[in-house]
Parts: sequence; structure tokens; C-alpha cells
Amino acid sequence: MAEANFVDYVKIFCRSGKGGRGSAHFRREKYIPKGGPDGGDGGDGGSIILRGNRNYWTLLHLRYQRHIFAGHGENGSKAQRSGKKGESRVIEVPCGTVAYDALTGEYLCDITDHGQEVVLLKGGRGGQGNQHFKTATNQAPRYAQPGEPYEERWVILELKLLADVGLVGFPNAGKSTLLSVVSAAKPKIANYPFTTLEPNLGIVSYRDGQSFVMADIPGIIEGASEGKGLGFRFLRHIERNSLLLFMVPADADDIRQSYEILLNELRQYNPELLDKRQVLAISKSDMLDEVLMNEISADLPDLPSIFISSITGYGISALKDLLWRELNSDPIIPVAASRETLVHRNLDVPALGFEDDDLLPEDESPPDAEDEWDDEEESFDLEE
Ligand SMILES: Nc1nc2c(ncn2[C@@H]2O[C@H](COP(=O)(O)OP(=O)(O)OP(=O)(O)O)[C@@H](O)[C@H]2O)c(=O)[nH]1
Ligand SMILES: [Mg+2]
Repeated sequence: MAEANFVDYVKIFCRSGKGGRGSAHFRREKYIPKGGPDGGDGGDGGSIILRGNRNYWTLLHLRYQRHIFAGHGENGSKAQRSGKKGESRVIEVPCGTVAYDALTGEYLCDITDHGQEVVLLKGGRGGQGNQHFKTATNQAPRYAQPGEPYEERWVILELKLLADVGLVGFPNAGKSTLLSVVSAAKPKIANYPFTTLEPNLGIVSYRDGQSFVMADIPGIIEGASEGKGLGFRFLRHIERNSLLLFMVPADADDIRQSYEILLNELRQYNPELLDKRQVLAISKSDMLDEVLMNEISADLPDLPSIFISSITGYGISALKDLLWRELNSDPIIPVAASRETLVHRNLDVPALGFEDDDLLPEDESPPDAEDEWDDEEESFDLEE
């Protein structure tokens, strides 16, 4: 995942298709003088549908596709012919995409699974033709239903990565290096803070073809809650991880205190983050000897902890074992359920800083906005 291509917000304009009009036609043929009503139904308008697709990792593919229109239903016509349905438009999104109303910030829906579909905007129903309105007392209804109108809306799609393990640490703690060692991901690694500017995901293969997903997010610093460093911009990507892997480098002045600072920043962002399972990895342990390790071990915070080195490989396979065990340990909240019960707060739209582009550009005005009236369809048999 190239860093510049990580897009986790898009704003798009969607419109469903309107329903086709029912026809009010009467059958008129040479030797059938009173053929009766034979107007067909209008076709349903197409819907706008969101579908989860595990082959997408970002919303990049939607960045330049700002306006999405479904097709209108065609009008019904004579001889009971129904109008064609309008074409629905399916928007493929990565699993973990949440949709909000762009004007109010109101939460609309959440896509978590591959193949999951949610109708974002429903197409208008087609109107019934006059053939349906024939009754004992009215054999010649001159009435047919109009189609239902379309719906339209500005929508913001937000991606919250669905990873099992989220890495939490100060800049330069070795998060990206670990991800590069345990997965095929190739994040940028360098010996300065804020190398990682956008999240990276990697799939960690475990025994017997099993695997879990690890997310490397930009480093957090003290005061992130006040907007320092990269702030909280990326913290929502760990909101859905079922386990947080804290990383504190072995050369930190005070490992316990570093952990507390990280924990506190998470708490400021969303206290529910602290309900997740946690593991502490002391990274860069190749800089320690046994004496130092024992010394550090004696004063570690109370959570499953492990010494690792991504450079020498020390503790890496034990770390994978530990993570796997924790991920599958008698779950307080099973992974899948925790995704489902995630409470979505409404979005603070102005804070996202989208340009004010709520006007549709000229060339993309809606297709077929006028309801065209077809004369032939409207002809009545006046001998009736
Ligand atoms: N000695 C040693 N150095 C390491 C180890 N892991 C990472 N490093 C070095 O630490 C530096 C920072 O590593 P990164 O993986 O970029 O750190 P990061 O946590 O992703 O940093 P940000 O992206 O800035 O938040 C690099 O120079 C790495 O080579 C390790 O196990 N041992
Ligand atoms: Mg990094």
C-alpha cells in the first residue's frame, strides 16, 4: 500500500433512479372494439448499493468518481408491456467502511463483511398501469400511477481499518519494522520520528494456514489529544482492532511510564479503547543483555509482555504465539461481535475540511430529469 494512495475519506453525491410511469393505455384493434385497459407498469428505478469487497484496502478508487447516478425506470406501455428497470449502481468499498450523511454527519450504515450489501438510496418504485385499476364499476380506468421519485444525497464514506492487532507506540519505536518482519508489507522504515504518515496493513501468517491482520499506524506522542504530532487523525483505525500491541523500545528511559503515557492518550481519544486486550512488546531488545532484561522485567506494568527484536528475530515467533493466544483467548467480546456492537458516533463534518462543493457541476447534471410524456401512450379509446 503506497503511502500517498491511502485514502480514508471520500465525499460523493449519489442519486437513485426514479420509477417509470404506469401506462393508461386502452387496447384498440380492428375487430376488438372495447379492448379494455392494457397499460403496463413502469419499471423500478435503480438503487445505489454499497458492497463490501475484501480486495479493496482504501477508498482511493472513489476519489475521482464523485457523482454516482443509478438509472431511471422506463415507463410502462401498451399491451401490458412493463417498462425496463433502471440499472442499480454498486459501489465497492473495503470492509470497514462507514457511511454518513455529508450535510448532517448522521450515521447511515456500516460495511464490515466481504459481499455484504446495503442499499444506500432506494430507487423509486415503478407506477402501476391502468390494467390494475379495472373494477366492476369502472371497466375503463383512465388512470395509471406515476413512478416514485428518486432519492439523492451527499454521502461521506469513512474507512476504519479492520485489523485484529493494532500497533500503538511513540514514533521510532520500531512498529513499521515489526510489521515488515512478520508480514509481506513493505512500509517505510527510518531512524527518525514520523516516518509513517499513513496506516499500513499486513497479513501475518500463523500456523496451519491461519492468519491475522496487523495495522501499523503513525506514532503517537504525549499531547496527541491536544493535536500534537499527527494527533488523533489515525487513531480511529485502531478502534476496531480487537487487540492493541503497545511497543516501547528497550532504550526508553522508563518503560512503565511510556506505556502509561500512551494509555492516557488513548483514553483521551476514546475511553472504550482501554477495554481492548493489550500486549506490551519491548522492542529493540538486541540492545539489552540478560542482566538488563531481568532488571526491566522486574518493573513492568501488569499486562502480557515480551521482549522482541525485529533485527535479530529474537522473540518474534513467541510474540506471534502470544498474539494468537490473546486473540483467541476466552473472548470477553468475540472479535466479530465487537465489530458489530461498535457504536458509531455521528461525524463532525466541518472538521474534515472538505471543500464546499455541494453544487453539481454543469456537465454532470442528472440524466433525464424531465418526465417526458409520450402521446401515444396516453391515447384513450373514445368509443368506450
Ligand atoms: N536495534 C534495533 N533497531 C530497530 C529495531 N526495530 C527497528 N529498529 C530501528 O528503529 C528505527 C525506527 O524504526 P521504524 O520501524 O521506522 O519505527 P516506527 O515505530 O515505525 O516509527 P514511526 O513510523 O516514525 O512512528 C529504524 O532505524 C529501525 O531500523 C530492533 O529490533 N532493533
Ligand atoms: Mg513507522
